[in-house]
Amino acid sequence: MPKTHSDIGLIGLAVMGQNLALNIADHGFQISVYNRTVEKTEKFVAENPSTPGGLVGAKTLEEFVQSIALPRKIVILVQAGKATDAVIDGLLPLLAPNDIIIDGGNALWTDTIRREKALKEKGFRFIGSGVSGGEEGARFGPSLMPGGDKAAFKELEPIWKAIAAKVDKKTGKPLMGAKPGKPVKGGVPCTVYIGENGAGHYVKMVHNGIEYGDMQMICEAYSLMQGLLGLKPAEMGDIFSAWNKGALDSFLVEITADILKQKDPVTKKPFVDVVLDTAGQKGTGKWTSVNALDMGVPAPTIAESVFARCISAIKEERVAASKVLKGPKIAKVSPSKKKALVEAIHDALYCSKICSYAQGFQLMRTAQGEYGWKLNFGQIAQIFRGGCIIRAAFLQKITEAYARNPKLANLLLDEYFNKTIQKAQANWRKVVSLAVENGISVPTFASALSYYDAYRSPRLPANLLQAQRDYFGAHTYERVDQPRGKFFHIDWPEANRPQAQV
Ligand code: NBP
Repeated sequence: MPKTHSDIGLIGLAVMGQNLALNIADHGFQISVYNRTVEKTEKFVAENPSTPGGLVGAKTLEEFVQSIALPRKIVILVQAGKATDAVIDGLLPLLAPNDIIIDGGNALWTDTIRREKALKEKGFRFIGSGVSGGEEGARFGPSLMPGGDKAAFKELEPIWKAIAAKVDKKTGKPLMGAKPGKPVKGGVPCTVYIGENGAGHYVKMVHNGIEYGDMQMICEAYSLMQGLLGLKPAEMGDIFSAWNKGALDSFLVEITADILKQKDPVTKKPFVDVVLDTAGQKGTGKWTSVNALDMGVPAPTIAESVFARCISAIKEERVAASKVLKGPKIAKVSPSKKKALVEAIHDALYCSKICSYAQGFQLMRTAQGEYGWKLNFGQIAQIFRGGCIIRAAFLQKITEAYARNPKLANLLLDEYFNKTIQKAQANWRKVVSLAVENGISVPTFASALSYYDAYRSPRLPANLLQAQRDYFGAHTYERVDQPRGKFFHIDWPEANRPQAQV
């Protein structure tokens, strides 16, 4: 027997909206759904007549709003930006005070801050919730990163906890095996209140930046195995499968193994060989890198992964340049050294990954000061363990690192990560050197290593740089023999100065 009013409503029935609505209904919540194009709503409801909670299709926004129990909880899953604003504007005249709007799209966190403030002034409550895990995650358990009105989240929490991915309490491993109508039982839900206003969307953005890094690093490992060892995709698929049983156990390594073993249905060639080498992007990696630059936080590995997509996109230019610009001839590594080199590439990937995550967590650490949030990094690593694209055994190590020291200045300083890099760095350096010697581009492996070396340097060549700034721009400098914060300037001899450019 349907309830007179639904527990929750959802607007936007594209991939994410449909799957999240079914996930909510699977957990026994009655959900009203609305889409701009009515036919999509009708088709969706007709195709899913008997979910445990029940779907209620609405043809108009008015009908939709009236069908939801007060105070209303309304999830929006439409394109980030103008479409989200348009949907909110359409909803406002129909809502009652205290109703809760939940934006589950990939909104820019500053838009979420703006929306939360504007809605609060009008008497409504707003939650910006990161939703990670793509289509599959939305359907069977995403990682959910809610930020905004804390009291409002308390009201949403039972639904968010029910639909989130679950991980094993002891091992932190994702609990898989959900089927339509039969969600997994038990486990720790991958959702937690992140912080005020835009904190949830900010953390989701950094998650995506880290995801860009992970994907590019895996591609560099593939490129090295192909270039230096001449391995075939299926052979590399087996290597990734083996890696997925160890420290690199993760969703992205798992799917990489599957992809490398996949044949093209048309030509029967390895599938990766028929895919054009140009990668697209939707912007969250770029946002992460721009924000790192804005805040002055070093996140070079994440930024390099965005630039790697940019350079991949100029395919025609690269093909033309390849005919003009020469590099070294690749010296194939002898088969007897194959095992050792594969192991070295594994280590390079793992060490680079540690640096990339260290950068992502540094970003969140700085952002909390910038925006007045109080982030719990251990909990954030915990909710990344299941449901989302970067889910990995490795995240358990980050959770443990923050449990050991919640105020950890940088993940690299944690004893586990420190020891791991100590053990693996010779291999990491060997791989980056081999890549450079052989002219194979490894932007994230190399930038991560450079980050590691810079972060552990008590003295960098910035002394010379600051002297240059003082020379041409009187920008002043601090001295090694004086306290920090005292600035000096040398009156550079006029004769030494270059002539001013006109
Ligand atoms: P889209 O981002 O493609 O959104 C399109 C949906 O929004 C359509 O159903 C469209 O209706 C509806 N819509 C409504 Br209702 N009002 C609209 C308006 N005023 N302007 C434009 N569209 C409007 O859907 P998606 O790929 O499911 O993603 C939803 C959100 O989730 C996005 O913010 C996305 O960034 C985020 N996200 C996506 C993924 C993923 O893997 N796809 C993962 C994580 C987060 P129509 O049928 O009338 O066009």
